[in-house]
Amino acid sequence: MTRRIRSKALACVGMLAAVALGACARHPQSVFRPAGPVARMELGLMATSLWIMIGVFVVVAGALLYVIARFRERKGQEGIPPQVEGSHILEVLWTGIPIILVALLTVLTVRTTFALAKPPASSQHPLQITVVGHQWWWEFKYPQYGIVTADTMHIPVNRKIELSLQSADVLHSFWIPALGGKEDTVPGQTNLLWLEATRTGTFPGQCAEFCGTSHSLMRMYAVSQSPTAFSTWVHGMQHPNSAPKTKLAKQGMQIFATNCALCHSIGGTPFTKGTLGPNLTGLGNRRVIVGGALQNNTQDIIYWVHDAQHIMPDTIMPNFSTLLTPSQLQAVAAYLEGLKRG
Ligand SMILES: [Cu+2]
Repeated sequence: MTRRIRSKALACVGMLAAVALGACARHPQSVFRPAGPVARMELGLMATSLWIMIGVFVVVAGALLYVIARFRERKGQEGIPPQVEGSHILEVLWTGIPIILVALLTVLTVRTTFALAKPPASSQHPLQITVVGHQWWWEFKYPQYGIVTADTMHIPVNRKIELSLQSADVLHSFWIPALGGKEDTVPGQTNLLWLEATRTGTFPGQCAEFCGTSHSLMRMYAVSQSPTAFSTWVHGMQHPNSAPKTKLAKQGMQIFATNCALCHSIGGTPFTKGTLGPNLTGLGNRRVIVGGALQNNTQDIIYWVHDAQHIMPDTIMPNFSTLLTPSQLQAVAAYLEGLKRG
């Protein structure tokens, strides 16, 4: 083996090892750790298809290698070897087996597709959530409870969730891998999807359809909670504690009223008209903001209000760097951080 071939072979082995080891990392946003029946059914279908294909590959590649070795040209051999064609048994086998396998895959796929398309029965008391994709954040409305929130979808564990998927602007795709596959949100149309989480936890997701400049920042989280914790969250969102508690926060509320209330609503306040931007009820209790692109802390809130276009290019949120002074930004952040659930 020449040195060049050896180094190429080493590079290939290195790359394969990197891919294999990369798969060992614990990524929470993965279809391989399903947390509910929809994701489990989809993973089951994928795994069955994959094992069938691995079987086909092993048989075909094995037969090929055997034939190459067994019938290779040997020393002293001359002329064309005897030509064999038209074996009935072989013809039937390599036509019949693929037909059976494709039929099996078709039956499994159609059965899973129908099972997933069937909405939960009303006797199962599904929780209804309207999901609206926006450039570049997710809005979650709970019509049964009169709640609107953004970025993080709270759901009770072991209860069917019926999602109505809509879009406020362009095509997006709703995807929380641990709970289920992708479903598009289409302007002017409502798509239905059901999910269920069978264990508590926080499951990350993201928009899976290219939707403009800041598509990659359009993330979301599903928080699966015990029924009691979910009821507490619902109650807290329905009766938020939105009154400013400090002088600085009061000042921030005034600034919010003149600069922000046209686009943002806050439960428990007179600010109820703004629907262009995320509803900010209970914002102080959220872990992430800005479509999951920023953490919820004073520094990031100020950074966002000051320079939104830098963080999320082309967002409809304007930069307030020239409109608000640093102390006014501090006041707005104090007001927003003080917005708590009840
Ligand atoms: Cu999107």
